[in-house]
Amino acid sequence: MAGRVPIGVIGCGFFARNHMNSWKDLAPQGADLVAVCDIDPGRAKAAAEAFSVPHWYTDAETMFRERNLGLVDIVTRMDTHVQLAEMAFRHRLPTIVQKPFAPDWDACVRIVKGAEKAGLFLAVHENFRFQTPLQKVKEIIDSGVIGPPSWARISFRTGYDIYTGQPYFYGEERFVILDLGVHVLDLARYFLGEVARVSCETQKRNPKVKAEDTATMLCRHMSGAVSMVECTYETKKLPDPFPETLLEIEGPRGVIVTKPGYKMEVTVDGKMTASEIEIPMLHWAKKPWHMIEESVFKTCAHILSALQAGREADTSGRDNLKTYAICEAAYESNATGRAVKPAEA
Ligand code: NAD
Ligand code: 89Y
Repeated sequence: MAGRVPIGVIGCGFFARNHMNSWKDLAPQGADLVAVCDIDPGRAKAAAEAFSVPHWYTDAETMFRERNLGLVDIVTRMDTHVQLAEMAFRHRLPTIVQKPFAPDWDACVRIVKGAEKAGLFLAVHENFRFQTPLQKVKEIIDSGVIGPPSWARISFRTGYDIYTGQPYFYGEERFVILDLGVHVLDLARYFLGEVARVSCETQKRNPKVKAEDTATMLCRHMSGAVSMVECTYETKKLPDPFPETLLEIEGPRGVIVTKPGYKMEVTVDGKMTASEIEIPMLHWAKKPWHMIEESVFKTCAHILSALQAGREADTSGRDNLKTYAICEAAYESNATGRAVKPAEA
């Protein structure tokens, strides 16, 4: 599919403005944001006005019937993803679903199989891989200078107030592994390859939340590499590195380390080089979210170009199942006290 792509966004809440800004900025690449939808009419109308979108809806089915969309971008919370994705498939629409893919494994598999049965494009908006600092790390790994990675620590630890923007976190039945674990475990796969087994200990350290807000995971990768993968919203450290994922990746010839403030140190064959990573500041971005906001733009750009070229996105539904399977295995490990092999669909 080449040329212009008429896009409808479903969900006009906290995070959707990043998608809408991205689609507007991707107009030169063929994105036409033609409709937005939210069950809350005030939010749908406000989004249409703020982003000069010609049509707004409170019902996705009506939007699908009335607009000749070429892509639907689902930016609602996970509990609505099965219903909205299946509705999109019935209308034969290429579909993007925000992370986390769905509330559980069976629901994720159902969405992926639904898209495959219908022969439709399906991508998950997994944006951490597209963050500028992490893409630099990937480039260095792929250049081979440190050799094949054999050990890593991948760490997202913050005490930044995320609850004001995302108050639904208080009531989640499964919290940090589905919210942040999906990102950091996806990075573990991205940098070190597929995971053979995972062990996990969760903690609920904030008395106001219902489920786990801290997860400490240990992955054995198929390659033999080992990674420590951590995420928490309960680290009270200043300066708070939010929203940086900090890494140490070791190979036989050297180490890549990222440090707070978008700093990187790369040691190769006994020589260390330090650098600062410049994060582009998009015209609509605000610190400290600018790095995440830029990654949303890059994720949308990647998915759009994959659709236009008729190929799968790197973060296809099928690919994201592999990340989600590790999340499920982490929950099972925490419950059973054993290392767990991720499921295959
Ligand atoms: P939110 O609750 O602020 O917004 C969701 C919106 O969807 C609400 O306005 C709600 O009215 C609307 N909605 C619900 N059901 C609907 C339906 N059937 N049809 C149309 N609209 C419907 O949530 P949010 O914080 O914007 O999060 C949305 C998604 O984005 C979540 O899956 C979240 O995990 C994800 N997210 C991703 C990142 C990231 O970096 N990738 C960051 C934040 C949030
Ligand atoms: O929900 C989280 C995510 O996916 O990325 C950042 C976030 O919004 C808060 O940590």
